Amino acid sequence: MASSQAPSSRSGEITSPGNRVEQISDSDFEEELNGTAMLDNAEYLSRITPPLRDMLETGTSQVQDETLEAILPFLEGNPNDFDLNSQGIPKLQRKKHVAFLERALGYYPPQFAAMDAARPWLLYWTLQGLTALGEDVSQYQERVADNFSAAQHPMGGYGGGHGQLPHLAATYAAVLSLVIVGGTEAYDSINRKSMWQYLGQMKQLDGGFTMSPGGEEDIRGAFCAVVILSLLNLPLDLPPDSPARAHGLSSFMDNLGDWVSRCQTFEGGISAAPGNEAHGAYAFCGLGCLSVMGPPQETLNKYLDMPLLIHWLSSRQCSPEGGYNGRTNKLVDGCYSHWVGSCWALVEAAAGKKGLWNRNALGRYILSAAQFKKGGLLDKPGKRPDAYHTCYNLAGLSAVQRIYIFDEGRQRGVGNGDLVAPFHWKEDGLYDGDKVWDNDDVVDRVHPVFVVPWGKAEDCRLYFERKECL
Ligand code: FPP
Ligand code: K
Ligand code: ZN
Repeated sequence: MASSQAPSSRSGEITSPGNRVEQISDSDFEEELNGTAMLDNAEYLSRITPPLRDMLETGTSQVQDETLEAILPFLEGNPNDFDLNSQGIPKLQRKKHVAFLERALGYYPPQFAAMDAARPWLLYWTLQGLTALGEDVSQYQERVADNFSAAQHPMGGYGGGHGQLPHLAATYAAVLSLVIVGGTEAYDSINRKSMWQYLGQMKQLDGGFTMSPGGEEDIRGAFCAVVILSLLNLPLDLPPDSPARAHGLSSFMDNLGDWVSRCQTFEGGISAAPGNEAHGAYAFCGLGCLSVMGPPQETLNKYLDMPLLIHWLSSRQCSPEGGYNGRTNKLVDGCYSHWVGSCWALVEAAAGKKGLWNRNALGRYILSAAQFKKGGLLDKPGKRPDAYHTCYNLAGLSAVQRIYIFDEGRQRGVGNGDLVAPFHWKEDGLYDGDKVWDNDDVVDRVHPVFVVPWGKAEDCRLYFERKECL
């Protein structure tokens, strides 16, 4: 079963899916995918009926065919010559990925200056990726606290570095990085009062948030804002000088659920802002935002058409690739292992159902096609690895391998105050069906809403619940 190069006699059927146009029902599809965990890659692929196709050839269909051609060798065989696990699937190349991320934390030559504004992100992706791989990052506490003290702006929030204007995305990445390393020095480096005032500048009358004062209003803003409000235990009252207050709002939560609701599109997915195209990255932001606002079974069901959302999310899983794309008629990409894959824990909590997605197919894509030979994870074979794709493939792998459930009980005394719903999650062990990974391939627990290591969000919140004032 564990063969490193097992050419499939039927692979021709898959590489030229255009030759086959046939109707398959949902139940056929499920039958085909069930019970395939114990098969090696080539055998698995030989069992999948290619997706339904029409005969129209377009740029989109061509690039899809080319993509499949580039990916299939990795699903059918083992071009990287990785060691295989007991299921004939490449093992998680833990050491190589750790080395890759440690290099990403290091020195950058001058031509990287253009990336300076993304420095908080680079730190976040790297630290989060390392912890998912089981590394202890407490050694970086001081360095991270120092770095972000310099990047904190007097008006509140963070920019890419000293003297840069703050931006809500950089601020989100900065706060998560500080939460990941943890410790008093990191927590105390955050000016919570100016942060609260800064967020007050983003709140809009229609309920949403901009990414910077006077900047674009989109669902990243809504998600980043509520994550920061919750982790830092900030007051939900709008600051006195918030422009939204002048227009009659009083709370950060005013009109927010309705605004997120308006981002759900006719397809069922969630877009950056009302009227735009649904995209997987924004789906996670929207579901994450609602899951901070309250228990998902309340907020998701109240503000979203759930059957339509589930249909759209399911449609993002590509066949036979197994990984996810971000939007209709686009290509599979390893980062959507998280942006779409991690939606499922939130959706299953809201729907009260399990098994809505194919964990093994995604796990197979990540391990077989998204690991770079020399370390780091990537979008798809042929691309270069980077910290972003490494972080989010690993977060997706955690969603695949572990069961995260919403628990009515509070966690470890956290939960006096507002926005406590995300502190009700519990890990209910590893997925225990047939699976394509071994225990050695399992990554650490990742918080399903905050996307930080287990326990770190709680430590931070608890620290700030004990503070008397801002
Ligand atoms: C399309 O890129 C990508 C987007 C429209 C969304 C990007 C947003 C994020 C990654 C999430 C940001 C989240 C936070 C919390 C700030 P593309 O057209 O290159 O990719 P595609 O073909 O896969 O759609
Ligand atoms: K992409
Ligand atoms: Zn990507």
